[in-house]
Amino acid sequence: MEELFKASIVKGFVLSVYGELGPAPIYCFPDYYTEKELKEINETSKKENELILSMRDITQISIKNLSLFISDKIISREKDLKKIQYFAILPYPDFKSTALTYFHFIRLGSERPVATAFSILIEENSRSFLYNNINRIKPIVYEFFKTFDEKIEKYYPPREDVSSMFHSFLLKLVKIEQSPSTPITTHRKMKILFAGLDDSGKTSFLLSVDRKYSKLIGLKPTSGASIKSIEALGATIFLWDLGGQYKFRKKYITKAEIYLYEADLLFYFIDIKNRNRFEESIDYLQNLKNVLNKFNQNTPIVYILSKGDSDILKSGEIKDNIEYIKKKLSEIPSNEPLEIYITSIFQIFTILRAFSSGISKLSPNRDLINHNLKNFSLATSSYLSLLLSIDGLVLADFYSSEIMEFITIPKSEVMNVFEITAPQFAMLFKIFSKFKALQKEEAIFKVANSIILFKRIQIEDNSMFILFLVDNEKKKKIINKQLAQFLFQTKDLLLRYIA
Ligand SMILES: Nc1nc2c(ncn2[C@@H]2O[C@H](COP(=O)(O)OP(=O)(O)OP(=O)(O)O)[C@@H](O)[C@H]2O)c(=O)[nH]1
Ligand SMILES: [Mg+2]
Repeated sequence: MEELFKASIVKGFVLSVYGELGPAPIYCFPDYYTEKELKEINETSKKENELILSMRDITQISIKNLSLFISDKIISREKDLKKIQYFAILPYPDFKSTALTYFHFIRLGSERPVATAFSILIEENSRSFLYNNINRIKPIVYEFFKTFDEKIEKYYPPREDVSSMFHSFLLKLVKIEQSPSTPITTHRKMKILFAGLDDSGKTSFLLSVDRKYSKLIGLKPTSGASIKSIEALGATIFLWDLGGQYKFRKKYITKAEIYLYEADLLFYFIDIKNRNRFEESIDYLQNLKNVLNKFNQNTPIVYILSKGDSDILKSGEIKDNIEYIKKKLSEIPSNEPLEIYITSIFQIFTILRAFSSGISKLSPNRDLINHNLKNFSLATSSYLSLLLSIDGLVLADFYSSEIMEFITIPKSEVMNVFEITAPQFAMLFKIFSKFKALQKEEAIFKVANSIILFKRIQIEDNSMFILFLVDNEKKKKIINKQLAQFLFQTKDLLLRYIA
C-alpha cells in the first residue's frame, strides 16, 4: 500500500471521529511516524512523493476537519444525524495537500452516533482531479463506508484488520486516476455552455453577467460558438455562447466532441414570450441531452426562462406560458430536481442569481457552507442570510421559515425558494450595490420593519460580503459575537469553493 501511495497523486487517508475526548484520528494510511523516526528521516533527507505525517499532524487534521462539521450547539435528533452526510474539498497547506473529506455519523455499540471525517489527501497541485472526478469518487466512498460502518459496530478493530479494506479502496481511486474524466492539471478549467434557440437571450445574459450593458444595444445574432473566459474564485471558466440559429445547432450535434464534450454545466434558454417556438426548443434540448448522456458526463442543467421582464410577468398569457413550459420540462426524464430561473436583463439580480446557482453546482463545498450558514442564521435569528462574492455571486444562502410565510403563491407551484424571495432579493441587491459603493466594513439599512446588516469579510485576497435580514438592530451584537466562529468554519471551504 505504501508503494501505491508513492506512485499515486493520492497521498494518504485519515479517518477521525469526534469521541468523548474530542476529535481524534483513528486510522491513518500510510502509518504516521513517531518523533524519533521523524528525526531520522530528517537526517537521511526526506523522500520525494511521500506524505510524512506525525501523530501531531494527524491530530491537527482531525481537529480541523471535525471543527468544520460540528458546532457547539449540535442540532438534530438521532434519526436525522444518520442522514447528515457531506463532502468538502479543503486545503491543508502545511502538508502541501488538498483533501476530499467525507463527513458522516457512525454508531458505536449502543452509544449516540458520533461524527466522523474521512480525508483523502491529494497532492495540492493535482487537486483539479478531485473537482473533476468527485462524482466518480463519491459512490466508492459510500460503498466503502457501507461495509466499514458495520465492521466497527462495537469497537475499532486494530489497524491490521482493516488495512485490506483501505487498500482495495485505494486501488479503486488509482483506477480513476489512470482514466480521469479530464486531464489532471494544476489549475481548474471549466466549460459552461449557453444554449437555446436563436433570439432566446443568451448573449444578452452573458453581457449582463459581465456588466457590459452598453453592448446590449443593437446586439447581433451570434454566429457559431463564441467563447470567452472569466477568472472567478481561483478557476478559469470558459463560457461557450452557442449561437442558436438552425445551421449552427446542427453543427453542435454533429461535432459534439468539440462543442459539448467535457461540459461542466449547461444553461438552457427559453424565450418565455415566444410560445410558438416552445416545441422546437424542447426538441433541441432533447437532442443536446441525448448527446450529453452519450458522453456519460452527467452535466447539470439550469433552465433560463428569459425575457421575464417584471411588467409582463403579471400578464395571464405569460403566466400561462411559464406554467406550460415548466410542465413540459418536468416531463423530460432527469435524475436531478429541475432548476428553473426567470430572468430579465432589466433586473440584473435575476441574472446574477441564476448564474450563481449554476456556479454553485460546480462547488463540492456548497452544501457544507450552507449547513454552516444555516446554523449561524438560526443562532442569530436571521430571516435571510446571504454570502456574496465581490461580483455579487451568491455563494451560499439561508431562508428561514418566517420568510417562507410571506409566500402568496401556492407552495405546489413554487419551483425554488428564489421565486418566493424574489421581491426581498431585488431590494437586498439594490442595497448591496449601495453598500459596495460605500467602501465600508459594515453598514445597516432600515427597510420597513426589518434591518439589513452588511459586513465585508476578507478571505485571504478575496473580499466577500455577508448580509443578514433581521428584525432589529440589537441582533447585530449576537451576529458580531458569532461571526468569528462562522468564518473560522467557512474560510477554508470558501477558499476551495470551485478550485
Ligand atoms: N425584453 C427583453 N428582451 C431581451 C431580454 N434578453 C434579451 N432580449 C432581447 O432579445 C433579443 C435577442 O437577444 P440575444 O441575446 O441576441 O439572443 P441570443 O440567444 O444570443 O441569439 P443567437 O445569438 O441568435 O442565438 C435582443 O433583441 C435582446 O435585446 C430580456 O431579458 N428582456
Ligand atoms: Mg447570441
